[in-house]
Amino acid sequence: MNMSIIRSIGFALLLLVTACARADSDIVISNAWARASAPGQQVAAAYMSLQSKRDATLVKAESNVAGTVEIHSMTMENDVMKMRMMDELPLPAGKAVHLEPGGLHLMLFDLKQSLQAGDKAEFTLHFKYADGTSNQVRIVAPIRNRADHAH
Ligand SMILES: [Cu+2]
Repeated sequence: MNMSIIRSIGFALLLLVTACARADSDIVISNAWARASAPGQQVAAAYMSLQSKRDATLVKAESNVAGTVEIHSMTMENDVMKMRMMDELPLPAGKAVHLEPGGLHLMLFDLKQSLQAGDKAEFTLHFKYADGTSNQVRIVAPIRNRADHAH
């Protein structure tokens, strides 16, 4: 185990204690953060790790700082990074799904304010379980210029 992994785990545990106190027991959201926006910028991205004890699907996301939030994937096609909107994001039981720079992310459109490092953004995530029941989880994510930990 190298130092950066140990740091990541320590950071994740810290966030579990601070950020996840209100999370539903079946779904744990950790490492949530939103990227600070440049002045005049209308879009931004948010990242987090999602893990569900049961098969679940993220079907919708909302934020107090954005008019619209979309689930995006990012893939390399012919040396070009392409973002694609996903209608939903599957969360297989027990498997952590990481939204992180260069990969899956929440895309925030129509920012209501510029996102300043040090501020916070709220998100409401809507989940559906395999049995048809649904669940909402509200989180508060810090706004940062970049990830605080390395992968
Ligand atoms: Cu995007």
